[in-house]
Amino acid sequence: MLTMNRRSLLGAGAGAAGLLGAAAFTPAWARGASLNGRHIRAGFDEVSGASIDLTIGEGPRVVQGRRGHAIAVNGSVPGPLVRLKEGEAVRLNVTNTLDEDSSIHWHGLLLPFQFDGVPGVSFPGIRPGETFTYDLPPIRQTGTYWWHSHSGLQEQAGHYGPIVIEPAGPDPVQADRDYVLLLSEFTPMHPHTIMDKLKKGEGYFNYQRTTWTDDYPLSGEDRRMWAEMRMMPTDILDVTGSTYTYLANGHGPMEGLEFLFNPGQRVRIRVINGSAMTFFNVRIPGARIHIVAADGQNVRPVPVEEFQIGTAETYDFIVEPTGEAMTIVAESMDRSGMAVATLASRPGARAPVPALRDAPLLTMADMGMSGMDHGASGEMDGMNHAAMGHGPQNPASTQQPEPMEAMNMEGMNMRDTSMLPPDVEVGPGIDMVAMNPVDRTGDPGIGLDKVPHRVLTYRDLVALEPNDDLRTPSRQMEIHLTGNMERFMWSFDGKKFSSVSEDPIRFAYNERVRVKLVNDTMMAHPIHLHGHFFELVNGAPADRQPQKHTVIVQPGGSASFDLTADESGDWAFHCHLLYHMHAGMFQIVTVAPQGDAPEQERVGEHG
Ligand SMILES: [Cu+2]
Repeated sequence: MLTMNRRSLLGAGAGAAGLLGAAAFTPAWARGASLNGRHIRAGFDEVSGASIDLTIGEGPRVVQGRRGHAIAVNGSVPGPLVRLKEGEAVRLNVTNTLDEDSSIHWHGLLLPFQFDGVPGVSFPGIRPGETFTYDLPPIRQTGTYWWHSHSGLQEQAGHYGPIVIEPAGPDPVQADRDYVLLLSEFTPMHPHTIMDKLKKGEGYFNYQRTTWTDDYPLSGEDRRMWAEMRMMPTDILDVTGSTYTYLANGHGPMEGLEFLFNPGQRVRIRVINGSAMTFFNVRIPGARIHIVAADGQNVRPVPVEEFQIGTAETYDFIVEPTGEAMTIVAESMDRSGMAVATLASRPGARAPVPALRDAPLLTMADMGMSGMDHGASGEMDGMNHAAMGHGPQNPASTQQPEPMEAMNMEGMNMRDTSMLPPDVEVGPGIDMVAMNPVDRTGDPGIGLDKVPHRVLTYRDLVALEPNDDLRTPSRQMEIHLTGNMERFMWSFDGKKFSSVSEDPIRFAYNERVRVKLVNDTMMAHPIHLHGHFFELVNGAPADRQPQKHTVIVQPGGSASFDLTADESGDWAFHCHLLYHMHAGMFQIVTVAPQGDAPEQERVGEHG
């Protein structure tokens, strides 16, 4: 069994060389058949055509010597790559051989709500032994997406896979090679056990507790201050590498996933974060990469050397690898482990794998105290509390790179619920209120503000093609992301979702709304709206705001998007961290069916 410690080094060529090159052809066994106790295979086949059969099964699984029980689709984890084509209809026949209900949600796809695949919201779910047919009309989009179970915690157990939609015409992104890199996690622990442990003790999986180590740049006073707040500056991810093995297309870091290239070739990598709970920092040491798509939508190419990908997001990038091999590193945001793949000029070629970097610490900005910083002095002592929460915010300074310095907490009330709008339910579900939440779309993400190279931020994203709805939003809506970390309670506006007490978020058909998400917690949340794309308000011109289906809202900060509610029906809206969703950070969005509201003309819409 392999555990990767901080600063541990995976040597070049460690493990079996070239176990399963993604370029190599693997036989398509078990397609449409149940597993019958056979071992689940790592890596995926591809399915395409007008009618596609998928079978949900279960069986034993081994990753780097760790054994577990897993759910697989068509016999593998991840399940097969579903390759679709723009303009073509498809029938997806999904058979459930589990002894419990299951489902498939097509993440990022525009489709009739009854085929969105969320039990209790848009369909009843798929009973044991039954087949549900998702009858999708001609596909209206292109790009990189994924699919996963929306039943219970099945996604954690392996029930997910990639989707690629080919454009009907020429692809504006030209590449010689085209690969999918699906990032996820493996744990032998049952997902319900993880949920129980999270409920029992906050920080259960945090083996980087400051109280356990001595090498964090924190004074005794810092530590006391964090303890008084009952928070930990290392509380970056709820579940960590102490439990998870991070996977690249189902392969552990020692299992040698490789993507072949010939020198001089442009390689497209479609990165999908199909994990349950992990944000990854992706980089290729020694290479500059060009981000060409976000959440399936083409963007103007952005040259970067690293980017953070939240759970459920997708990014496509182009790289021209040099030398014999280059390593693709996907380090978990808390740096407790990594997924690894190799760009190899010949099978088995390897480049060095860098050590895990030092674990990051949360900052003032992550506590919702942006703009309360103290300039370059690094001194928090004697700060002027009267100045807090006032004065103009410079968006460029929303990053607070210094770790939380010792400070006098007197006069600061991080639980001042009077700052919340009246529709937020105040109760035990809220243990923090961001005192001064500012727009943090200019932040590269936790731990990446000090790296010595260029990192992507949301503000770099500019849509490649102009958007078609340029109306000014007629309404603004504010939604607070709320939680009580200690009790692992998560909610929107302080209201934990339960199907019996549903009070959906309502939009009129074709309404244009600006939605501001305010994060009153110290964790980053990837918020996903089903069935739609929204335009991120990131400073790009209105017609070039990037379209996304998932937005990370940084801790203690905010993010806004403009939404045209033009897909009728009931849609899920939730945090894509699986256990946050399960704990209640979930809501239903209802778009009134077409005809209920007068249609307004859409600027620039043709046909
Ligand atoms: Cu969350």
